[in-house]
Amino acid sequence: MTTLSSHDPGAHERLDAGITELAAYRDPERHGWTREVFSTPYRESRQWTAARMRDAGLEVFTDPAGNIIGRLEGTNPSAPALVTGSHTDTVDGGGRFDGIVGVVGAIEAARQLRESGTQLSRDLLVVDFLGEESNVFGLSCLGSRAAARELTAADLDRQDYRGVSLGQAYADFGLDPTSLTDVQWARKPLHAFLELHIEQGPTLEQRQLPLGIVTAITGIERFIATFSGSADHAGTTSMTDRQDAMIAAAEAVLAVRREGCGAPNHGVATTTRVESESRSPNVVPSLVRMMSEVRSVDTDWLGGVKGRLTSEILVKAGDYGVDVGFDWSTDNEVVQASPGVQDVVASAADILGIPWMPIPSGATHDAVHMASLAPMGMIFIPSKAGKSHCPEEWSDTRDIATGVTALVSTLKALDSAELSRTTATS
Ligand code: HGY
Ligand code: MN
Ligand code: MN
Repeated sequence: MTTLSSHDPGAHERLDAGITELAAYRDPERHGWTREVFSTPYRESRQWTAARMRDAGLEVFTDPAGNIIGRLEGTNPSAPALVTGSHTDTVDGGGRFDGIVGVVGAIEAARQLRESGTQLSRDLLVVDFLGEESNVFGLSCLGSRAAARELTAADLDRQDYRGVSLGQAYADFGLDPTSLTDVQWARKPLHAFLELHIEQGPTLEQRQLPLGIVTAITGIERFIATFSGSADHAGTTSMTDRQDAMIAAAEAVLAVRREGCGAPNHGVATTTRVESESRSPNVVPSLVRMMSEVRSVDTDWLGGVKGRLTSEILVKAGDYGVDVGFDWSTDNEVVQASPGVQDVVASAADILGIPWMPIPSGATHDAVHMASLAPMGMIFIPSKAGKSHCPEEWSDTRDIATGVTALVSTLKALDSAELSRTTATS
């Protein structure tokens, strides 16, 4: 991998320390690194992030959506600001780098700009967005969604498995559910948004490249299907007389997999939960719920998924005398990265001698929602063995430092770049 002479000598140590210190905020009851939104470890880690930003010389504030923002003043504070950042919450049993690299790295980038005496013309806002990971409410990117005014009253009525609403969870966390989208920094015109993130896939490592420049971010269609059959005695009901909701769900799990495998260009499909209401092993399952998602950067194919899967699952379930109800939701549409921002990242990397490749993102990010506020770009660094959302997630400090070096140079170049505000969704 590339080792750059332009690396700030203290960067490796600071990046290592940041990743390690933040990793200490985890739920001891769960495996891996678990720091889920609204959890106690997450609440405590927000203090760490704010202190880290202040330590780097940033003016820090928390917005009504719970995002933590560190501001590095520009020579012309009235100019539309540059924004960079990511998230520090994790999935259950997650790793130490997903999102965290983009927050710790952005703070490091701001420190390097300040300590090198470089004052941008624009304010630089470094953001740790609240709750990027999909959560028990089934909604991802809470902080960036609110900043983009895409968080709705209906979203706040979503309930977790205990019946607690998202609005109540915000209130319990100390945020006012009635003012979540009153995010003033995001109401002003913004110049560009740039997010540093781990690839979470194997491509950069396989191609032996230290940098990826994201072209597009996948869309996600999610659904919960409820299979209603007939409860019967498991010992006395013949195999042909059953309306077994679990069998219909099993057929649906395979239909979801076939859909993902059949994508003509890019597509994946996953079923992450199947649960029967019945707790007894001797009752034919009558009520089963399943949670699945389908992703693609191919807008046309993704647009047809709901129709294809709904009809196939209904027909198969009908063969077993089982009814099905669907609750579909679009977590986000496919979003294109700004061609102008991609070009600025590419030329900064070329000048630095950092080899790179264009790459679509199969993971979603806060950048999806920030793309509705400003021209958006993302910089990827390699993930070891492509692993992510698991304790084995790993990125070398040297690669993180290379990503930060590219981020610093790109922010400097973006400061004076003219960017067209092309619409983000394709
Ligand atoms: O689900 C995702 O792709 C992201 O990691 N939240
Ligand atoms: Mn992430
Ligand atoms: Mn993630």
